[in-house]
Amino acid sequence: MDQPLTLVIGTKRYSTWSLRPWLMLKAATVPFTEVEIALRQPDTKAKIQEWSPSGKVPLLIYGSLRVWDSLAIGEFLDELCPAAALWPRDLSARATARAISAEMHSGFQALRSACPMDLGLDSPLADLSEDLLTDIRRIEAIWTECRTLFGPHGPYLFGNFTIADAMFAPVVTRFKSYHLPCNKISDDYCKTILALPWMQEWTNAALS
Ligand SMILES: N[C@@H](CCC(=O)N[C@@H](CS)C(=O)NCC(=O)O)C(=O)O
Repeated sequence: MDQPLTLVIGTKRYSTWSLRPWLMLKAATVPFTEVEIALRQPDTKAKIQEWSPSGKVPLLIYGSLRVWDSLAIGEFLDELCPAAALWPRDLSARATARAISAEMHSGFQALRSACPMDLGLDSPLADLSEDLLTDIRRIEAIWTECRTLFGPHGPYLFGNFTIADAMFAPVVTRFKSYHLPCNKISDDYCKTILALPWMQEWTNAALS
């Protein structure tokens, strides 16, 4: 790695998409500078556009290269830092990790709209719609299957921390904030993610 890395992110308390690549960079153990742009402000769009061609955060800058979109940033970091094994090394595990990360990236609309990330929130959700329960059950099935099939050698979905864990980390915060129901394997996995020092670092900064 011969160029400095800068990650442009949104408000840490709310920006799920920013948290994901930030965790990936921490997992890659590479130094980086962060630029935080306040979301939900009158000038948010203009400020993001000064940096990001997509008009959205996150954006990773590596020398003159700009990479936007959380999953594309993960793919780039995996190639830039192969020793970090940001994707699992095993073929089946890697294919599954990519599949669940893509599913997270493009799905779970009911969860996203009913339970937006707010790291300062601790408020049980009284009314769980059928669509939300469907999302919760699917997430629980993903976590249970990965932990059972691929995770026994470590506490994360595929044993070691991977891009898939970063993709699901904001979901874990929603399970906590809204007290969403889940089975023991999923609950243990949530506790593992919440205890991760990088998660605590991000949360403390978000709430400070
Ligand atoms: N698919 C994108 C989604 C990025 C996204 O929607 N970012 C939000 C913040 S979390 C954003 O930049 N919104 C622009 C705005 O608030 O004006 C990704 O994976 O990075």
